[in-house]
Amino acid sequence: MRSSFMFLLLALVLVNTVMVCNGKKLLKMKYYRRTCSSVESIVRDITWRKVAENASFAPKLLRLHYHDCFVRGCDASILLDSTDDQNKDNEKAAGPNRSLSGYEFIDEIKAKLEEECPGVVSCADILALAARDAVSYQFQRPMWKVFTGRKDGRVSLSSEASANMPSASSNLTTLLTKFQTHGLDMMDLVTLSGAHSIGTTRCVLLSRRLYNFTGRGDTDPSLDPEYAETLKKICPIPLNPATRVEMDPQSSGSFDSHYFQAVNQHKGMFVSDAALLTDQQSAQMARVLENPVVFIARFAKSMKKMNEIITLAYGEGEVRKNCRVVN
Ligand code: HEM
Ligand SMILES: *[C@@H]1O[C@H](CO)[C@@H](O)[C@H](O)[C@H]1NC(C)=O
Ligand SMILES: *[C@@H]1O[C@H](CO)[C@@H](O)[C@H](O)[C@H]1NC(C)=O
Ligand SMILES: *[C@@H]1O[C@H](CO)[C@@H](O)[C@H](O)[C@H]1NC(C)=O
Ligand SMILES: CC(=O)N[C@H]1CO[C@H](CO)[C@@H](O)[C@@H]1O
Repeated sequence: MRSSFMFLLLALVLVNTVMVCNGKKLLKMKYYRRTCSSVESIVRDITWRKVAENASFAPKLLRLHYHDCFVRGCDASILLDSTDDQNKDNEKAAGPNRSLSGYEFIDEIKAKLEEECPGVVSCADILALAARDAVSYQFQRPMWKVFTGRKDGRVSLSSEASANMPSASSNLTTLLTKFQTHGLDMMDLVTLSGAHSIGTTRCVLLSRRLYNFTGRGDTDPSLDPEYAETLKKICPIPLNPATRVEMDPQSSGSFDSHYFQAVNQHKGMFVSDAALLTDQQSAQMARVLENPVVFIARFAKSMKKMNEIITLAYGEGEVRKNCRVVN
């Protein structure tokens, strides 16, 4: 009984490993060279134009890509709308996705690519490229490598999003466990948290830390007291749901290592940001990543790992015609 159980477990682990390898092995540089050679420039041109119009597209797309990759791998499952029969209770409907956006923008790129080379480029690849290009606009050069050849999944479940996405109140153990599920290590966790160098959040997500941390009307003692007062002025009670707060104080429009200076000065936005200082190893990494050159190089490495989280096996998945619905 016991040995057959062990055998089954081993078999499952092996099958799983082979699946991951197979799906991942498909990815390569310029996968569409023969089938849609202009895909990279089309995505870049549209994305750069969009980010030039409104810089808030960059953090939106980066976050959308991260949420996609953390649930069923980077398979564009996050883009599926719920329909009556399929994917009714989907990732979009999950709590952690409540403030995700940028879907129309992916539709716009997809429409252009369907004109150029119909049925060829997956929505998962579009999202991976667009997220990279959005962040890269500031630098006018690609900031990390994106291999292509991802396929789009057919399944999207809110339960999986809730289970997989760490929350703003997660401690370091939980964060690391969730990252490790996807083959990402402590260095990747600390580095990728640097994505919070750009973008904004909402006061509701801070109210506990600011006003009622342990339920006694207190403020999170790990937050710099002066900065806590500044945040209380931006987010007075009653909370205004429309107020946005910079994630990286005074630098949230620029992708840079300033996030780590903020974290190290106890000005990390969420408990999950502050958590990076609760462990010796991660705290040491956060200090090293204050260096702009180190941060940019490390971020490129960890992003490539993240955008290659693939769970679909060889031959599984499809290239969606419309990123919001399965074919
Ligand atoms: C370490 C675990 C993480 C947690 C707990 C976390 C949590 C959050 C939360 C709660 C928000 C605010 C959302 C809102 O205001 O509604 C946010 C924003 C953001 N996150 Fe994360 N995140 C994590 C990791 C990442 C990673 C790995 C990336 C990308 C590589 C990322 C990119 C972003 C960006 C760019 C924003 C700003 C979005 C905007 O301005 O529209 N996050 N994150
Ligand atoms: C950019 O987009 C955001 C969110 O859609 C909007 O609130 C903001 O006003 C826009 N900014 C500009 C400069 O158009
Ligand atoms: C971290 O959070 C998890 C889940 O909330 C909890 O079970 C665990 O005890 C916490 N770990 C530490 C070290 O606080
Ligand atoms: C603070 O938290 C406690 C315990 O969770 C709750 O009973 C109380 O209503 C909260 N106070 C405010 C002002 O939200
Ligand atoms: C963009 C999106 O689909 N957001 C959904 C997030 O979840 C809430 C409910 O929890 C939905 O009402 C939103 O439409």
